[in-house]
Amino acid sequence: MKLTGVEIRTVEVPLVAPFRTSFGTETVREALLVRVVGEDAEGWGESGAGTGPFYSSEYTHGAADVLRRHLVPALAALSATGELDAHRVAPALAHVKGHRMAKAALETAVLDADLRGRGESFAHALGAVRTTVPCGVSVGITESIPALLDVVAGYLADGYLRIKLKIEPGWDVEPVRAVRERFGDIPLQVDANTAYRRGDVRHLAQLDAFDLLLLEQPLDEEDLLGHAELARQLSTPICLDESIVSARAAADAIALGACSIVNIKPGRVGGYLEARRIHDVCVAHDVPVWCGGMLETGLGRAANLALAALPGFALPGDTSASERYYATDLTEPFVLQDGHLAVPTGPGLGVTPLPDVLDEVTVAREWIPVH
Ligand code: NPQ
Ligand code: MG
Repeated sequence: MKLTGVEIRTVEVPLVAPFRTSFGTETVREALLVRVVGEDAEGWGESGAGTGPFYSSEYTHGAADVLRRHLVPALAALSATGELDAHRVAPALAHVKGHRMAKAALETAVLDADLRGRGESFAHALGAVRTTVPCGVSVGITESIPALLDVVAGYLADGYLRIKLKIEPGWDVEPVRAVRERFGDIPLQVDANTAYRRGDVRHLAQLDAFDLLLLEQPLDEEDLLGHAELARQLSTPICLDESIVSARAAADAIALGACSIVNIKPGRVGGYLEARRIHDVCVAHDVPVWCGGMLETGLGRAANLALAALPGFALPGDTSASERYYATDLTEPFVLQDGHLAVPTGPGLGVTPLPDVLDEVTVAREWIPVH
């Protein structure tokens, strides 16, 4: 593929309700979209980065900056060799340390353009074995336990097959107990987004009473050893999210006993190709994986559904319907049917932004020509 240019676009999409986690409250999803334009096809990618560096070190303006200064020029050099395809993108960007969400957006856009040009879907290219995927939903921290029970009741009525509660110190054992008492034996898990310390082991062990599917990322991103020690002291399985930044990190975490389940988010790990390698490492170790989410618009959601259709995705993901987050999505909305979402089948992502919606939510746009 030969490139003619790359567009970097910032959008601000209102959320249907504020989403509160231990690292902050979001009311609008500020997201960075990348469109690569080739001679025969164009493709889209979405960066998982948020407004501020609070889930990870990346954030939208940082991602835009590294894209324009470093990543797009490196991609342009690759294009000039006439050798550009999606598998060559990560090696061509490897001299830039980190910035995995920015890299993921660019690689995804190239992969989308590649696949659209060939009429092949993301699902087929990644090795999907399912046409629909079972869906869970992530429930933010609410102002009270009655409010939480109302929100959870609504999602169960929608048909979600698994509930994930965001927790933090002061909002953990009691909300989990209340949800268990009210809704019984539903598939239930919790996510701490690194809000606890090694010394909280005895506190977290209280969660063992509630037969949770997993406890996600209780400790710091870099604290693999702490997670391994915690895993030995809890009966609740430990799942890692923030810590798993690559296939190597996944292999190391598994070898250390730091987790027995892995959350795969393509943005966090540098793209769908590395995400698939993590899937393969985990399958080889009999470690179940599931697909996380970062409040993606329909573009990122489409690609996540393709990934979640791989055979090792043994648990419902945070691959929720469009309406969980957005009254108006950037693409045709993904609608839950019997707790499942359909895996797109069209070329590439199988979806494109609706031009009117895209224009309405765009707050910045930059075209970088590639010669
Ligand atoms: C998680 N997602 O599993 C993340 C956290 C998260 C669905 O719980 C902007 C950028 C907003 C990144 C909100 C879910 C975000 C974000 C939540 C990540 O830990
Ligand atoms: Mg998480």
